[in-house]
Amino acid sequence: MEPQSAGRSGLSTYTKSQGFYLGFFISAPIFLHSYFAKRYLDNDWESPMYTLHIANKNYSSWSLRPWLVLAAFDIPFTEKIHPFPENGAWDLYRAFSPNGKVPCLQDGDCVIWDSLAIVEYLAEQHPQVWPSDKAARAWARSAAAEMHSGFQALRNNCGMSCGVRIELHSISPALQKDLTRIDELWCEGLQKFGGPFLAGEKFSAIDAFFAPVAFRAQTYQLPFSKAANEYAQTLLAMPAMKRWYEAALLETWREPAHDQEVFDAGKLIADLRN
Ligand SMILES: N[C@@H](CCC(=O)N[C@@H](CS)C(=O)NCC(=O)O)C(=O)O
Repeated sequence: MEPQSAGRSGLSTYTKSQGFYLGFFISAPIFLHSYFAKRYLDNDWESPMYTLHIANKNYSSWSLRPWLVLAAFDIPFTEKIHPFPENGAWDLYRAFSPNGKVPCLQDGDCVIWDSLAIVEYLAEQHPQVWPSDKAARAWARSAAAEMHSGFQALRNNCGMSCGVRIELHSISPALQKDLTRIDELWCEGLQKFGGPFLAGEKFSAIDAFFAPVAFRAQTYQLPFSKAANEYAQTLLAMPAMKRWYEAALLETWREPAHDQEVFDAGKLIADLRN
């Protein structure tokens, strides 16, 4: 074929293929540049493949926090579920977690245990994890630290069990104090930053820290204010929260001690688990 010397139609064929190559060589660098620029700006450059070790989704409130951060921000990760063994988790969990607890994150040679440390580690590579506004970020970090180190009565009296519904026998003064403080915190965040999430328009790590409370509110019908209840509903409606919940319902593993604690708290209304 001699494109250059061909007649009118031959010349047009040559021009078309030339046009194709020209278009390709011009647009490919633009596409590649914007793709890598976006990844760079998203701080996703190294695209790490994290492994997150967690326990049963039905019970493990601490596991939910970093899992939700990863899932809600579409950060790629592999999840490894280690169901709670009946006779203590120490030996089993020590195989991958220095403190024998979950959650535990592995990023290559780096091992990070404790949900707060994991979320902070993720935030270093994915700044969208915390709010971008300085004041909102400071508030969110304070509230997350308060949740992380407090609310013992809520933890002791209302263990997380996503798939059951319980009518509490009673609400002790200590539990009421925790509920009142959580309600106050939630309303403060919603008012200060405009909602629908605690630190503003976008989901951030502070919402992940309170996500287990939203499941507890659903399980025990906790007496929160209207605004606080609406916020709990916002969390429960997140696609990632729905995925966690559906997986929790499908689990067939049971931890008798944990179940007993939950059933002792009140009257069992429903057990929606598999
Ligand atoms: N402060 C830790 C608490 C972790 C924790 O207590 N995890 C529970 C599961 S939700 C656990 O591994 N329990 C096993 C055990 O204590 O034997 C965190 O935030 O990660």
